[in-house]
Amino acid sequence: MSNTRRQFMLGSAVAAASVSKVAMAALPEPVIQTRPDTMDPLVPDTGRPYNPVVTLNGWTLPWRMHNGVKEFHLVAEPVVREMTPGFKARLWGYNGQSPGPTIEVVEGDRVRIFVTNRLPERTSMHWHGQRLPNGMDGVSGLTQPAIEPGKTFVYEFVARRPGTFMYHPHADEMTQMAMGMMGFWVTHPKAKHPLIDAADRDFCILLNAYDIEPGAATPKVMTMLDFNLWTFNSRIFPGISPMVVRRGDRVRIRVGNLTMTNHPMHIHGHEFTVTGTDGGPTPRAARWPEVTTDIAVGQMRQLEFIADEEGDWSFHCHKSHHTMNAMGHDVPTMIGVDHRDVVKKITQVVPDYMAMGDRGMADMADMQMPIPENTARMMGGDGPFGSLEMGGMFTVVKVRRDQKVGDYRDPGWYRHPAGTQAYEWTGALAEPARAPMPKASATPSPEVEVQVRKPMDHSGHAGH
Ligand SMILES: [Cu+2]
Repeated sequence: MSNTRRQFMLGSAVAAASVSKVAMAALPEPVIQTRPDTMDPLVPDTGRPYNPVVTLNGWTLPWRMHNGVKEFHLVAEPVVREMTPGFKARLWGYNGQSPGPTIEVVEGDRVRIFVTNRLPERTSMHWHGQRLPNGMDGVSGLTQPAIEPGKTFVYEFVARRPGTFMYHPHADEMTQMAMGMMGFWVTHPKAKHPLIDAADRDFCILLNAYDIEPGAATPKVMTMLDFNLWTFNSRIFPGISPMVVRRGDRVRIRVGNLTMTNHPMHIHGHEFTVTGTDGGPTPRAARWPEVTTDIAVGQMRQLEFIADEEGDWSFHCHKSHHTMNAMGHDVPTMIGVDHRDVVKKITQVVPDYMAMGDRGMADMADMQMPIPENTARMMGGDGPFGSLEMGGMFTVVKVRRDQKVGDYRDPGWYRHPAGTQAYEWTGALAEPARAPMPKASATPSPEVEVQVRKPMDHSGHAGH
């Protein structure tokens, strides 16, 4: 996989050499990536060494050393992002993809980033969380004029503190971030740091959200809360790569939130500690173990754990509507309703009503109902034992004892040792203890119960 990137780099070098030394000194050729796979870590071959990160379904931007300065070239442009096989979105991003490539440097590095605008409107680049000269902060109108279409601006500063950062425009933010313009930035410590442990696997996940009607491809940029696609690095499950680790690895997951709501990120089978925030590494006395941590809008968190339990462990946002894919919002709740008597009445208020959902929504996962072209299944992921009934912000940490050091290839589904998996009980059943049931006359009839309302609120807010 990194071969692909080397070919890109090689191609760039050849292209640059064929122009002139002056041109080469001026601007690095942009590196473009459009494959949606998780790329291997970019092992640095210039500058100081470090253990590189892996961006799920993303990649790290190569740089050019120029008189001791790390030079990068970001190109803001319209892109097509495959969110999951069968569903492509028209977004805005950087260098062929949304989110843009991860920028990875070392504390103390002097960094020069060329930002070229190939969008139909002006933009800028804000380096979220960095210490830098005020004029490099990228707030158009405040610290610089906006970058007009066709223009290139240069940002230059020293990466002063180690940690997890993001980049995004500070110009028409509502539109440009709703369209997917954002990326990750990691600054590694220059020497052994008392508060930063060496991680064996270091993953980057940027949380983003989109509102794309089933059958459409372009996000609705005016949406404030009712997003219908909750994504890791602009991908939705089952299109999100697993985080593959070797048993015993110290695993770091860096999460940044550029959506419009908070996300309680949750892991199964392990406890993690938050070892770093937007402000840098967390003092050790301030860390505690937990299995869910809330990540507010604009925040970054570093979660760390020792992967000492083998298996396929879920890692997901715990807002249940955030582990689903796009659907219509006007689906009435039908649990407990006997459709045979009421379908006719419902059809009078919901003309395109289909008889489903009377036993819950899981039927949706298996449903063969025709969906518009270029639409992801609402709960679309399949596992070794059937549908996971999940989409959106969901992936799996695959912990394997025989995974090779540095090997990120998917080992397939976990094979549970005999006697360690839940199984069906077919013996005799005793009467279970239960709370007293209300009298039958107190139970409302289906006619009273049926109401058309909007229960599919993806915003995580009660009422708006
Ligand atoms: Cu969420």
